[in-house]
Amino acid sequence: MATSATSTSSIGVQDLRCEYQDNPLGIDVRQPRLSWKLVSPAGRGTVQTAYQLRVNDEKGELWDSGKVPSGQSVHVPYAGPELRSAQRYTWQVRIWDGAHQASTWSEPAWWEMGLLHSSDWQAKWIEADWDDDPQAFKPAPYLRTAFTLDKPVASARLYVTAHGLYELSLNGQRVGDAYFTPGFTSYEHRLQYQTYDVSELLRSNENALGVILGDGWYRGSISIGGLRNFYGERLSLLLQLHVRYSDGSEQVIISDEHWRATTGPILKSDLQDGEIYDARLEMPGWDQAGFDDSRWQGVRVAEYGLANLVATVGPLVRRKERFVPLAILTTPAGETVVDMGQNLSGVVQLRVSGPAGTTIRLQHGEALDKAGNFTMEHLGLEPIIPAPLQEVLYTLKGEGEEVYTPHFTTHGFRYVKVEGFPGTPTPANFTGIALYSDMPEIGSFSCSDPRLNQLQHNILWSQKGNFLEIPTDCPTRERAGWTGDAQIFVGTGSFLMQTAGFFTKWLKDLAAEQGANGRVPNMIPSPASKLTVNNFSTEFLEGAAGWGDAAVIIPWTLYQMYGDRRILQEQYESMKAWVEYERQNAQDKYKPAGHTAPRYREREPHAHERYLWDTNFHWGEWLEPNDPVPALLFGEHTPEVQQILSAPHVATAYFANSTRLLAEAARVLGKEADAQEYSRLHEQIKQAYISEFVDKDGSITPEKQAAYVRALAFDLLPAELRPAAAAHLVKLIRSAGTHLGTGFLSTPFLCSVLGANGYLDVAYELLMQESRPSWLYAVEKGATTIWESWDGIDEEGNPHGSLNHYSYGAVGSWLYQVVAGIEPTQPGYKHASFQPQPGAGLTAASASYQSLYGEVASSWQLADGHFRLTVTVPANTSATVTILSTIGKEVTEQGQALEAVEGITGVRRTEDATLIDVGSGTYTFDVVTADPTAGTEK
Ligand code: RAM
Repeated sequence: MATSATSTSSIGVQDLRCEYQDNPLGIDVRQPRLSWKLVSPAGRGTVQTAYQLRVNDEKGELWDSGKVPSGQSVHVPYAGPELRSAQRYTWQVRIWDGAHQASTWSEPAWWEMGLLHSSDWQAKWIEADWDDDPQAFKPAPYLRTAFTLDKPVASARLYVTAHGLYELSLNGQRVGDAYFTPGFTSYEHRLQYQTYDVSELLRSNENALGVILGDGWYRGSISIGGLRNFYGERLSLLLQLHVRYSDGSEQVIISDEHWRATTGPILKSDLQDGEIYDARLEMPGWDQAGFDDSRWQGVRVAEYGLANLVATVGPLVRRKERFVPLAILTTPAGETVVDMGQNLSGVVQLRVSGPAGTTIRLQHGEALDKAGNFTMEHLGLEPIIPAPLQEVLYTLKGEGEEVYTPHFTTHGFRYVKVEGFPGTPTPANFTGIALYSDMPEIGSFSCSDPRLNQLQHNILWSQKGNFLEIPTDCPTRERAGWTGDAQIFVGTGSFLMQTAGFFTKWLKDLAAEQGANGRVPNMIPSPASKLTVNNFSTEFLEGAAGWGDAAVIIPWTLYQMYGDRRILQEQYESMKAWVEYERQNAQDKYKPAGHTAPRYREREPHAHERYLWDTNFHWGEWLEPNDPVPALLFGEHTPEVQQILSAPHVATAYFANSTRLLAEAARVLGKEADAQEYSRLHEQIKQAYISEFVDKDGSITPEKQAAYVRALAFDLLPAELRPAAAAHLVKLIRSAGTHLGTGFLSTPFLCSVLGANGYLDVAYELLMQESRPSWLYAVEKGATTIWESWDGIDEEGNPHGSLNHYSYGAVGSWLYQVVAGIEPTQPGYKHASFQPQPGAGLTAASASYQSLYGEVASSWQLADGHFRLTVTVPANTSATVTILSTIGKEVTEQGQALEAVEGITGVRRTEDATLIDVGSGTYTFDVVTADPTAGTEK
């Protein structure tokens, strides 16, 4: 090979990732993508000019890419021979730097394939051999089998899934550290299995496998109103253990008719309702060899097939932060209430001693009422959605200290009401454990104002509270994968955490549940087909604007954040189908009777109306301040309510926006014909929007903040009307006493639209506004998560609605992109923009983000008439640093003139800004501020 280098580069190659993961076990991606980071001791301007990959299987070298002249260091697809089930592949990479010097080979990393074909499965679906009442809550089945291994074991892999949830142990030890496995997917279409390396848990001779099954999403309560038995009525197990002996032979242990089944201490478990556990019914040794299971019952073999099995795509749920109670309160009503100090989704671990038969009752709520008493009332939407039970009952066995953590349930809570506790409870008796999908935290933000730091904390904790297998609206009332909420938050959430796997999985479910006409359900996975409210099937609510658009917005956002072109590729048909659904609805049946927009009623149909989406049910802007929520949801659809919901200006704007994004996606994927087609369509929708909703003076119907924000954010106005529209928006904000008036859909864009149109000061005033509706009102009221409505806790101190709903937390993106000033200008931060825009008296802000290339960071301080900005640009990327002239014009880097600085590749000075192009490295700029008093106390 002509690849050997004469001298070696000082650049190292590290952090090898396959499909975003560190050595993934059990994937089924046929061409896994490989990423690596360059580390350069020298510092600045590091680039890769070529790479070489080599992949080995157990027989030796399988694929050598040869030297590939390319700067690509993330998402390089494996392109060797076909990958085989259950095989481990080891890989290494080396790169050539800017001086065409080769690095040394990286340390080896690996990935291992799962079971790729149905024929790889020998296991049978099994379930306990008894019948039970599908309507009643039932004890959890315990299943076991014993087996003998008669030769020394080299390695072992266990493949497992279930209908319901499973908790698995081998020889008495828990297998893996994940919870709520096999995860939540659209089970009819896609059921994940997990792969575990259990080599270390096996013993010679006698072994035993034990499995507990929980109702989970499969047959437990899900979604609005706790729909049950949605996917089926019986819990089942599918398990296959491959044991490889040192002599090369193999033995396979499977779930089959020889297993035994019984029930034990878990008398009821339900994700929403909670768990009942009677420790007196424990069966010591039940999951170990030598246990006498002769009194257990048998199992049945069931025929569920294997067609829907898929390997695990997203991160699994793990136990994360632990909380020691802040206090144990006695409320005015005399209740004992544990305060965890943080609103979270998870469970309480109990540590208790007391007499056998004592039952402790725990109820989990998010708030105290204005009198300081425990309440859960606000967690429902009476009369339709009852508050979730969120109750745990534990009965002691009376043998010393007992430690109990619920198995198959999770609650949204900060406060825990405790009854029946033996003796006086102390904080040591209770540990709060957060449970969520285990995604790396990759983004951070902080600044000189502690209130904004608390807001940032609340945003992150609403993400943690709601990214549990699927992106949910809240961890209490509905726990549903509402598409609208997800698309609103995906940008912020994908900065804070590595969400690629999480959303890749969920988007596959979205596509699987999309109708043949492209309609996207409101919730994914969707219970809508069986959900009735007031005797109405909720199916008519499906395909709402701003909700179904998740099909387009989320893949596009992930592409921007992670440079993940494959997500675009895989979702493309789903994206396109959604836009076609919008197009159909817009053109088929325009001008429905009873429409309320006045101008609209008066006129004859015009050609542009075929581009107005003015049919179907919509949620409208959703939850603008003072909206009558229950009426919106279930009340009589009075003209007022109808007006809020029908919202053709919302639907048409989303139609335009998704069409534009689809055109851009088509361009990225090289689908030129589509790119042109959808660009044209976009222009037509935009013109229709202007004809219908925009006046010559730049005013928009309806005269609402949200309408202006959306039109500006989605670029729906003629350029010359933008300033006037922005001025209208500011007038509305001022006439509301400098308060926001937006709901779910346009709040994320409010500050950015203001800033981008010359009203940065107004954006900051809204951000810093303390009276409601505002972000800091919640902070002032002691919120630890983001609320569903602007008055989650009212002036009197009474809670309303869910207190853990991330949508309004989408302002996070603005904190990172504008306050700290980091933005990806090429997908995956291959090129970044640093353009901090200080305001509102902040004297410092910083943000950092772990991109696939490495850390992108920005940190600035204003002091003594100087603005100092430190930026970090990862190797193999570049950036543009923009210092606005409003900050200052005299810019140096560590005392040097910009032109003389190593790593700076270009400097441009305009009236408005100094623009500095840089290669990788860390730079510290000093700017003499335009305002000499900047950063000093005034
Ligand atoms: C609410 C959900 C969700 C929202 C829908 C329209 O009940 O909590 O946040 O997307 O309705």
